[in-house]
Amino acid sequence: MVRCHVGLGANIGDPLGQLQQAVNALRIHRDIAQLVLSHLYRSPPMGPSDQPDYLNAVARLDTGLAPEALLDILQEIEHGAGRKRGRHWGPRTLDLDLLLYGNRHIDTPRLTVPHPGLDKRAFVLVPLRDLAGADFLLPGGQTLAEALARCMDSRLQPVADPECLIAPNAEYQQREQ
Ligand code: A4P
Ligand code: MG
Repeated sequence: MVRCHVGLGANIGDPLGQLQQAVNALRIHRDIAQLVLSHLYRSPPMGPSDQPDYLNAVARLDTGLAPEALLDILQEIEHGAGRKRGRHWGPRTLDLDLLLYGNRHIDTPRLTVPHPGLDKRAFVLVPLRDLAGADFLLPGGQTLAEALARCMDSRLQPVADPECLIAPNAEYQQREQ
């Protein structure tokens, strides 16, 4: 089993509902175990400013899946949420980024891990700190606390406890069974 961290983001449609469905889909997947969630945060958009604020969170999970097999699952879940590939950094119903796959460095045409920009984004670092603690060592060698000191964005707002993301969505679970 490899411990992985996945970034979740959404800013159009029903962002909370889409994040809930994504969390449930990961939670019930047979090859994914021990899913734990950060708090949920509202953050102003990075990139084009003519789009709504985002809801962001990070999930920690254990899996025996190879990195690209895990990416396949993340992309299927994005697709299920109606994700269309549009403008770079543009609005999206659901974005699932593989932030960390253990301590592996991966660079293939489909996958770059650690996710580029991981250590510069408060909307990733703050929820990651919820799960891993401020002393967690990022792959570049700096701690989460050091990375946050460089990029802290005070506009990141906690909006809810993780339980609100875990609420089961019966319709979705029935479809999966
Ligand atoms: N890909 C490569 N590495 C990875 C990885 N580690 N995880 C490839 C996931 N995918 C990875 O992704 C394009 C391709 O990246 C995929 O086909 C996959 O093979 P995408 O999700 O279609 O493109 P994107 O999301 O528009 O681009 P990018 O660069 O991934 O954007 P980010 O970094 O995901 O940023 N503002 C706030 N406040 N909160 C946000 O969550 N998110 C974004 C998107 C912009 N602004 C935001 C937020
Ligand atoms: Mg992405």
